[in-house]
Amino acid sequence: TRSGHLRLSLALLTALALTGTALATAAPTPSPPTALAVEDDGADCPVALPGSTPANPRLPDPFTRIDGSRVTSLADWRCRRAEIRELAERHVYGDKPAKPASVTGTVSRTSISVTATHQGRTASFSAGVDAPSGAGPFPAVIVVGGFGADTAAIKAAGAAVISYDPLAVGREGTPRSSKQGAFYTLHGASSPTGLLAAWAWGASRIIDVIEQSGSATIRADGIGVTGCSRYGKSAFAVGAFDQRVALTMPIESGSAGAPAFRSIAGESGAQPLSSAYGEQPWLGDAFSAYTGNPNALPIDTHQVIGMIAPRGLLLLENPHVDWLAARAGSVASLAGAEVYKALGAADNISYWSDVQDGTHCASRSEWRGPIQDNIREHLLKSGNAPQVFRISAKKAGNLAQWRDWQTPVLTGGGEPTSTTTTTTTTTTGVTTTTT
Ligand code: MCU
Repeated sequence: TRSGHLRLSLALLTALALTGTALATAAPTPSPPTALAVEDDGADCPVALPGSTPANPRLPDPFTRIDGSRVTSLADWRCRRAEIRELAERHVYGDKPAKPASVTGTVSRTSISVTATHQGRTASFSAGVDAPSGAGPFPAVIVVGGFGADTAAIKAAGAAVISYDPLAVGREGTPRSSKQGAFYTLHGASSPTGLLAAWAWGASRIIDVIEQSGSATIRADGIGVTGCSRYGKSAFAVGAFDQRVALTMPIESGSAGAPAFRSIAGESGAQPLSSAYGEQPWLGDAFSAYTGNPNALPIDTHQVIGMIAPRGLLLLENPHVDWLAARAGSVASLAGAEVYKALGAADNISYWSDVQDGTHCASRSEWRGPIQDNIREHLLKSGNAPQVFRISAKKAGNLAQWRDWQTPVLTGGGEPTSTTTTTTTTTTGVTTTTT
């Protein structure tokens, strides 16, 4: 317990959390490194997808397997996650294929080139590099798209910026029947895979090249990703589909990003699912079956958050623009945080929508601290980012309305790590601590 803070009972804390007002939690113990050396560690798991699943108006239970049994141990999570990944590919994003037979390229202090070959077809793209001064190797944050990310804060924290223009990998403005860009050159213009999965595939190939190059500039074990708006949707998918990504920071991602599909459907002013599906081929073609009926989806985005767990995740949202679906974003984040809890990594997910400036993708001083704290913890592996949940009262979802499952205590985790939780309500200014 920290001095100067009130001690409150868990019941009162829960009540505070349920008010939906801003709250923040912090854990003082550094987490172990959570990124993996492989893109998909569940690739060998047997997954039998169901023919159909009953409609569910609530967020599906992340801990119940396709066969109806429940995850009980930490070791179970690896293959349960693989099920979620398969469901996300089949119903939401389309397939993100594994690394192709050949990926080559170079890494310099200014750029990364990638050439990928699959079944005789070859495509290339590149990304910019902007490293802090001094000697590397540096961790790096892949910044998807050219706006809305605080690149100065990233560099000042000690990480390089990799500028990734995903439009060379998957173009916008094409009909679904003739998609274009490096991904579709390899996998076919009529591939049902949407742009978000294609862009995620491209980011993974950049990481392949960094890994293979043994780069003196960039460390493959310190990779983060961020981006705003449609590129926030992209950052979310990049982090979900590559377990080598140690830190994911989607900004104002809106519909087809972090916000829960079921919750978007009832959120006034939020970008409708039909619009997110139709505006650009971001989502996979199969999502067309759900735009008017998200309750039929066997998963929701809280489980995509669960795919990122236990790795670093900082969700940044804007409650002032209704279109951005920040209430549904808070719902997904609160539910996704339950997966982090079950994995013993509650402090690795943070959420911040309590911002002043309503401008979409504005430069925000509020986020500089949390972004840098997370880079230090998850990419530089020095220091410990306090977990923060600051949900704007303007767009605060209520998790209790959205779930009918409880979070399991998973066995096999060893001694539970002692965690101190600090909860802050910005509306009252009261700071409380419980252990
Ligand atoms: C929030 O991301 C998108 C949004 O989904 C679109 O409807 C709108 O056109 O563009 C946003 C965006 O990418 O803004 C830069």
